[in-house]
Amino acid sequence: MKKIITYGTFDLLHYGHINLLRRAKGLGDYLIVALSTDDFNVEKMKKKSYFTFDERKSLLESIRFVDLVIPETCWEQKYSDIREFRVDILVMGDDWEGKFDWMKKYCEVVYFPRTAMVSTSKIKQDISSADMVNQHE
Ligand code: C2G
Repeated sequence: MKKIITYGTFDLLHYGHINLLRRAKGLGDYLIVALSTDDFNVEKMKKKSYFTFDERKSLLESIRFVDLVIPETCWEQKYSDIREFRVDILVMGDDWEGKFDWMKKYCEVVYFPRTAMVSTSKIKQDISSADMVNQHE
């Protein structure tokens, strides 16, 4: 059984996330998603995600490509995750290109091209600017 792992916040889940999860699962048989906790998000992004960890976890668990969701509580857990779950491939979007090459000693590392034109921050910006237009109509 070839096991894949990927890491992320997956807030305001969108088709860019789904594309990555689909491609990651396509590399093997079992996909683990390490989902950043609310506390780690504050440390990582210096801001809160819109959905809580439990809400984001339930969304991810409903995706047929995803086999297991575990908490991501720190940057450093990747090595122990690979060992504990006997992961074969670490997958990330290419905005992380090179950042996890140090893991190549322990597993294969694959960076997939990000899906263009969609991101959680763009969704938030588009909605807030649409609201502004509506308020002035
Ligand atoms: N992604 C993508 N295309 C997009 C948006 C995101 O392929 N349009 C990918 C990202 O490259 C990442 C995954 O979807 O691999 C999750 O994206 P985020 O939730 O933004 O994750 P991030 O904040 O990058 O956290 O330890 C690593 C971090 O937890 C990654």
